[in-house]
Formats: sequence, C-alpha cells, structure tokens
Amino acid sequence: MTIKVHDRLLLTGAAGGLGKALRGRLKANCTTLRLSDWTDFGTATDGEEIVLCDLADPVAVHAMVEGVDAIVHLGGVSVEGPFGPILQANILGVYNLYEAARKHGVKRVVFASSNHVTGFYRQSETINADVPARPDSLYGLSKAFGEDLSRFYFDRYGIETVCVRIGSSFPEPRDRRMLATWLSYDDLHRLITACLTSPVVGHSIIFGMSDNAVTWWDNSRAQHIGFKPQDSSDIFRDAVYARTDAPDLSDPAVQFQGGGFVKAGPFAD
Ligand code: NAI
Ligand code: 15L
Repeated sequence: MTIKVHDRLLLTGAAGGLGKALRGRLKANCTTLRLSDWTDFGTATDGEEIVLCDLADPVAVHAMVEGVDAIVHLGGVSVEGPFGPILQANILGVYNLYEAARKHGVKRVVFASSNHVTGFYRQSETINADVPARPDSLYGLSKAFGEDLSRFYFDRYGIETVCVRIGSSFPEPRDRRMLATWLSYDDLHRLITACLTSPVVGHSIIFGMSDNAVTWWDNSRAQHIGFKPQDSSDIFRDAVYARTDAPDLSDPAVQFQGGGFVKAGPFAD
C-alpha cells in the first residue's frame, strides 16, 4: 500500500487510545510522523518525531505545528467532565492549534469531532451533517465549537478541515448502542486517509462509523471524501446481545444517540 501524500504529518493526542491505534498505521501516510501529547509516551522510532505539548499553551502549540504539512488533531479531553479542563484543552486548545496552522501555512486538518455534537437526537432518527447541532454535554459543546472554529478558519483563511464526528472507536463494540456507532481502527485509518488524500475537502463534516447494519447517520453528503468502510459491528451482534440486558426504553441513555453522555454530570469545577 503506497499512500504517502504528506512529508511531515502531525498527530496530536498520540498517547491516547486512538493515537496508539493510529501511530503505526499513519506511517504509511507520510515520510515523518510528528507525535504529540502532553504526557510522556516514550521515544521516537524510525520516521517519527515526538513533541510534548499542552494544547492550552500557545507557545508550545506553535512549536509543535511549525514545519508540518497537515494535522490529525485527536488531542484533548475525550469524555464529559468538569468544564475547566474542557475549556483549556478543547476550546483554547483548538484555537491555539488553528492560529498556529494559519501562522505556519498548514493547509489541511482532520479534526476529531464527536457524535456528541448531535447526541440529543433520538436513536429513532437518522440525521445527516446538515442538521443543527444538539450537543449532549459540555464535551459535545466543545466539539461543536471546534467544528465552528474550523469553518471560520476555512472561510477566512482557506485552511481545509474535515470534522470527523467519530462514533465509538474501540477494538470491539462494548454495548448495544455501539453496534450502531462502532468504528473499527482499520476503518478509522481508512477514513483519515480519505480525509488526507481527497483532492478537495473544503470544510466538511462526516460521521465516523463502520458499515454497521443499524445506523443513525447518513453520510451521503460527504461522498466527496471517498470513505468506504470495510468492517462492520454486525459480527459482534450476537455476543453483545448475549452479555447485555434488554434496554429500558424509558432511560434517556437508550432514547438518545449520545447514550450515557446525555445524563452525565453536572460536575464541580
Ligand atoms: P483519549 O482520552 O484516550 O486520548 C486523548 C489524548 O489527548 C490523551 O492522550 C491526553 O493525554 C491528550 N490530552 C488531553 N488534554 C491535553 C492537553 N491539554 N494537551 C495535550 N494533550 C492533551 O481519547 P481517544 O479515545 O484516543 O480519542 C481521541 C480523540 O477522538 C479525542 O479528541 C476524542 O474526543 C475523539 N473521539 C474519540 C472517540 C472514540 O470512540 N475513541 C469518539 C468520538 C470522538
Ligand atoms: C466519544 O466522543 C468519546 O471520546 C468516546 O470515549 C466514546 O464515549 C464515544 O464518544 C461514544 O459515543 O461511544
């Protein structure tokens, strides 16, 4: 597989679950993979660079971004919690990242958004990326901010972004909800590759899910990205049903697409 398009590619959130899953896979997409997180995660191997950086620190973010051609931005708070850390990493952090991208001439970003931008749509609805955001959490709200900020940086400065509203990307679906939202690691890599290689992406939003039989998301408006999932949660269905209870249909976590996020918190800062 020969898919290099970028010379130096930056991956933020490299110490996290998806960062670890993508570290080996993204080497095919570039000559040099610059890996970043704010926690120590070891040493660089061949074709890698490591830059430790707190996304809330603009000076550190500018140093992290200097010299890269494109960015896969996974770093930040990835679940619902107190507003303080979300504000620092996901709101201030994404502003710092795009300011650095503008200053250093980066032309394309893949932004790890989340299905929690639209988590207050019901599991009985199929939505596309044109429906209004209905965040289910402070976390989802911060991702909606990232999507809007990236649209501004496209409209004003021409920096292209694909916002990937990732469903649930784990080795396997963990519960019945994830049968609809699951995105395999290989499909995640296929999706990011499509975002990095599609000739023109402008500012686009795409839901990140595998080819699951049950889905709440319609990606027909994002065909220009060229993502074709090859995995499916369907092979896990029987096992997930066998180990989980029948859903309580009065539970908001079962009614809404965001699952448990719709009732998480409030948290003390
Ligand atoms: P994770 O929590 O395992 O990884 C996030 C990484 O960001 C961590 O390594 C953490 O140290 C780093 N980070 C946090 N605050 C930081 C800061 N201030 N400065 C620098 N780095 C910081 O999350 P995961 O699962 O790997 O997700 C990656 C991205 O994808 C996140 O942005 C998450 O919101 C998004 N996403 C993930 C989904 C999934 O199913 N795994 C679903 C939807 C979105
Ligand atoms: C997310 O946005 C989270 O980052 C991830 O940990 C999962 O909870 C996922 O959504 C999900 O909705 O399953």
